[in-house]
Amino acid sequence: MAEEDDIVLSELDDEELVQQMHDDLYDGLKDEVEEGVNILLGRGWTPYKVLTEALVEGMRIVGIDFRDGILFVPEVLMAANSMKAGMVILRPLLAETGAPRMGKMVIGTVKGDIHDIGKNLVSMMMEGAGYEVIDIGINNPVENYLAAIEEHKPDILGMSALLTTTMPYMKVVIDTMKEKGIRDDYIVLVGGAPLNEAFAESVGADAYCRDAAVAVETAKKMIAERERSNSAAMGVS
Ligand code: B12
Repeated sequence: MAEEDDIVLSELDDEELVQQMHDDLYDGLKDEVEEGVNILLGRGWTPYKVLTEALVEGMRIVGIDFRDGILFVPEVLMAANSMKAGMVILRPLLAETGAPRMGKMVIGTVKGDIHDIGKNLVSMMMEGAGYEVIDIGINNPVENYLAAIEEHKPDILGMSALLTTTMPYMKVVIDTMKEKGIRDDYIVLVGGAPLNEAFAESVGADAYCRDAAVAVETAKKMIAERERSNSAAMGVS
């Protein structure tokens, strides 16, 4: 720890500092991550470059180690919190400078279910990967999902359920979307410990994601596919 204390972030060159920020993010050191963000901005880095090279890349490494069982939930939550702290500094600057848009997600836990740790983790990892996330919280009836997608026009709707008694509610939401003719306007991702791929398919979701890292990978892949088929439909090559 003494060694860690000896590092003066402002004395590192850009490359060393970014490397150190990846380590600090991994270790969930919020203050250090904030300091690193401010130093890079002070050195003239664009907010987008800080986001992608220092934060998103750091979080990508966290995501891989989480997926591989090297990091566990508490560590990932600490890392995600540090990431969020860095994002708080960058978000208003990014809005001003118009960084490329990754995509938007509305996410919430279904009606009757108050479990939110997994959902929060997915939200944080998605934000970490550069997506805008609107988290509508827990215990959501279908009306809440519909109101949120109507208001925010996301690319993705995410639903979480941790109880075998609440997971069937996902079908209620998807069926209502179908009735309203808006199902295909959104990519629907579902998750939660008792779910699996067969369940996701049976309720008409686009994919089941076993964890937050898979959620990010799936979101990236599906948005890219959707953009490709939209451009094909519009005759753009
Ligand atoms: C913590 C916890 C609670 C906490 C919740 C605190 C909170 N703020 O969330 C409290 C104590 C409140 C609680 C209450 C209850 N719980 Co509880 N709870 C758990 C526990 C121990 C851990 C869940 C958790 O947070 N896991 C960690 C996260 C990170 O994992 P995760 O949720 O699976 O999420 C990951 C993936 O699934 C995926 N994911 C999740 N959501 C989404 C969404 C999208 C869109 C995507 C893409 C991916 C994704 O990514 C996440 C991150 O990697 C589980 C046991 C278990 N092993 O699951 C029981 C468990 C889920 N609970 C259970 C029960 C029964 C209850 C209660 C009914 C108990 C009671 N009698 O009161 C109540 C229900 C209250 C309600 N109405 O919801 C049972 C469910 C059994 C079943 N067959 O349905 C479990 C399995 C425990 C057990 N073995 O009996 N619980």
